[in-house]
Amino acid sequence: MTKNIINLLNITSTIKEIGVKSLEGKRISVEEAVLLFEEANLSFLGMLADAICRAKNGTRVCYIRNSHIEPTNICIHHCRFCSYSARQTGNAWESDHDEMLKQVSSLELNIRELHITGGVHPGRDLNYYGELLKKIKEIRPDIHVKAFSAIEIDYMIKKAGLSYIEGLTFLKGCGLDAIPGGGAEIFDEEIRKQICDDKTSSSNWLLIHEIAHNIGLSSNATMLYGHLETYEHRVDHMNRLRALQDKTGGFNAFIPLKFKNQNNEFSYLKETTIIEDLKNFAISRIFLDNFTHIKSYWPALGRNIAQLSLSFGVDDLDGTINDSTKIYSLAGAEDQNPSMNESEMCELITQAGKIPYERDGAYNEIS
Ligand code: V47
Ligand code: SF4
Repeated sequence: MTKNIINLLNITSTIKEIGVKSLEGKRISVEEAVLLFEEANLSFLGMLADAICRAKNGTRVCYIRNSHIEPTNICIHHCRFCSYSARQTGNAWESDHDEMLKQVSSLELNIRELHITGGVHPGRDLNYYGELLKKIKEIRPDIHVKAFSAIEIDYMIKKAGLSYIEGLTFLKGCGLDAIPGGGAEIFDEEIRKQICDDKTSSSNWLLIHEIAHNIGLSSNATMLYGHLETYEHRVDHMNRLRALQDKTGGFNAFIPLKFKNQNNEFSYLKETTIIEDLKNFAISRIFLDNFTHIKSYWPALGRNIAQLSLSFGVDDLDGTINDSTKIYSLAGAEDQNPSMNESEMCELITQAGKIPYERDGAYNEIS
């Protein structure tokens, strides 16, 4: 049926062949993915991505009740796309354990996941964050703690003079459940040099996630797109993730992050169009055949693009948030105080023709 519809579309035979191949469950190559970016039209990509997503997840889209903690915006790094760090805002702040634990104590009991990430503070270390994890778990043993990007982890483990496996095992022992996908940016070494020169390398990012997976911590993967990178760089990025997922199976979700251009050194760059955003979601779904979940992070995208993305391969909508993150509002996101209640999330999903369900941090359905 879907293959017959493909025949009606005005596309070249090569693009049609790539489409048929992916619908048959066969893996597409790097070159084929680049060709999709360059030549395939949006409706064709949407149809393909939606069909592939339905084969994996049916018509269901998950959402989560979650909250963020951002411990500080003081950061040793100097990422040119960042609107959040104290260097950029001119306004440094840091929360201590008590302030962060107060936030945890005030969370409603149905909040399932805590996402902790922020600047790489030169005065904080592995023990500081290990203690924080332990205290959080004393207050809320049930909550899934997804904390510290590979960039933060790289810094605290090296500072402690430990190997990655020792440091990650320590953090797991303190209560860490999973690692968020931040800090991946774009793996291509030349582009990485131009956008976030002093950050840990792509190979270290991948190694930290690999070791995390090997010791039983799951993680996510992001890709920051829409700045200096080309289509080849995006596909190369996804290809490195696909290879690691083949090895470990430890990634829960892939999260494309649209570059937002306010209040940072790249403000002269235009943001990507909605067409580009949707193409990017669709090709992620088609290329990453070993990822179950493609996530839309609505505080970054805005509600409208997030809703549209549900027809372009996305099955995971993050999250209720409750106005607990500033990373994207400072970069110019339309929701300056991002928060969605459960009925708003369900309505957004239902209006897109999908069936909402609530999940926990480990992707178990909440009945
Ligand atoms: O690594 C920073 C990005 C990331 C900008 O794992 C920007 O569930 C766009 O990783 N424009 C941190 N993006 C956030 C992150 C994340 C978010 C939601 C869910 C998960 C998850 C992870 O934010 C950074 C960087 O790639 N970022 N500045 C900007 N101006
Ligand atoms: Fe620091 Fe993260 Fe901003 Fe880079 S993106 S400067 S690591 S806070």
